[in-house]
Amino acid sequence: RPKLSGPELLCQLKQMVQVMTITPDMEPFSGLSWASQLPPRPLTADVGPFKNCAVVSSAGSLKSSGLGKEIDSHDAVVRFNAAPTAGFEKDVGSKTTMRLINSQVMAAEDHHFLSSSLYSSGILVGWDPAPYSSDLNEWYNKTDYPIFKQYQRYRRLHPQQPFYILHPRVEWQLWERIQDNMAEPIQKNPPSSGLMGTVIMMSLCEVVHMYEFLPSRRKTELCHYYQRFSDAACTLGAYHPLLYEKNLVKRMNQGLDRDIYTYGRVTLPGFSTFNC
Ligand code: NCC
Repeated sequence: RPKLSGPELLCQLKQMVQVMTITPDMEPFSGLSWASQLPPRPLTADVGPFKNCAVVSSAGSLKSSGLGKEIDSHDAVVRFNAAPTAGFEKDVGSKTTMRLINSQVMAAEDHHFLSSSLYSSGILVGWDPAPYSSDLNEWYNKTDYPIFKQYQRYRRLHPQQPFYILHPRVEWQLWERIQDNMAEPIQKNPPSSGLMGTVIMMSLCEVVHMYEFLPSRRKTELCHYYQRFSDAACTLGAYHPLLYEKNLVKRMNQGLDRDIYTYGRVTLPGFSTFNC
């Protein structure tokens, strides 16, 4: 199979990955009393469009980057899981338009999802590693973490905050794009939050800048900019096919290689800005 060019890969993403969130009309949710807690309209109908967007990875290499001002200058900023801004503004900025959180963060005791102020501003988007190609019924009874129980609790505590749940189809449509463009078989686990957040923003923004997804000259084994814990697997991947995700993003980058090296910055075009 011939190796696709950057623009060809971008077209594949645009045509084959449809950003969808769960709405109350979808089965099995339509038959459940709490479905009215779900946003009535999909994320892409409610949010954006934005001009410039920043996707901020949680990588340790953001430390001492001084990128905070640049990141905050975007119209929308996406962060992940438990990544804080307080105390790290100089390097990561302070604006949070959207936070993508995995179901582990929503459900594991030590994250204090229901009470921590980390999660109480901006738009929340939760996701859970669903079984491959499962339908919503199968997933509902077999989530990795009890995401729906936590969702209902959170909604009762924060009824005004927008909170979407990603349709698991997005995970696997994206996974298939990665697998299809790699020579060897990759692990059958969903892509990382970082790549999913990027594709969400490509459907809402004209330009997407990703920070420290492809490591800059500050590359480090430090896992997160906000924790003293080192493991190279954070950057290269273990559970997630992260190395392959990064290979794909490198091929799609429309910015200079120099900008990756200096700023850890990748530039991707929004889906609305190109035709296939
Ligand atoms: O670490 P995590 O990711 O929250 O990071 C968010 C995204 O930033 C990119 N990243 C992070 C660190 C690094 N050194 N290099 C990077 O490129 C990745 O794109 C990553 O997705 C996740 O994807 O949801 C993940 O979540 C953590 C963990 O669940 C949360 O941080 C909550 O504590 C996972 N770690 C573990 O399960 C131990 C991680 O594998 C993936």
